[in-house]
Amino acid sequence: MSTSVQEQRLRRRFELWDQNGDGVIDSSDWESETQRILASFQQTEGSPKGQALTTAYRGMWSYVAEQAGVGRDGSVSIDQFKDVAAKQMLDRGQAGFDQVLRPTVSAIADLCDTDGDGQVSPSEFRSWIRAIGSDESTADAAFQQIDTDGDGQLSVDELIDAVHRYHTGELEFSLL
Ligand SMILES: [Ca+2]
Ligand SMILES: [Ca+2]
Ligand SMILES: [Ca+2]
Repeated sequence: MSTSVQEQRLRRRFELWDQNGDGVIDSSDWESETQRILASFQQTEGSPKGQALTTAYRGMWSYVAEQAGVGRDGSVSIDQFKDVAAKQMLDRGQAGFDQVLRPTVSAIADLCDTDGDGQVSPSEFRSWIRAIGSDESTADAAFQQIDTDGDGQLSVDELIDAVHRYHTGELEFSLL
């Protein structure tokens, strides 16, 4: 897949995480993103699912900051972010980013999973689409493409794979 698609998507990812729009991402942007997602699920930071999401997002930030060499109180520019992504995130052979991606995807899946069966159903998936501020009309098409085993439910593995596929340009839907 062309590097321009990857680059475009990384830039979009960066802009979404740069919640206050100052051109760098730092821990305050990640706190805002966490709050925004929790609010859309009407959960508080103190609830078990809220704590899981907060911990997962902090873990992702620590990882990105460490890889960029700035530390968790520092800030990351778009160039540093692209550099980290190129080196660490996009290569499926790298277990590093999966280690921090999994708790995040798993925490959002838990927020969606209102019937508690450990999977995300089509109707539960709509709340994910809403939480990330995407167009709900894309939910059904996205669901079918993410549900690679075709069992009508999304597993955490399928969701993680979808995040990879988005960033390599194989999938049109962004989940984070
Ligand atoms: Ca910022
Ligand atoms: Ca479920
Ligand atoms: Ca499935």
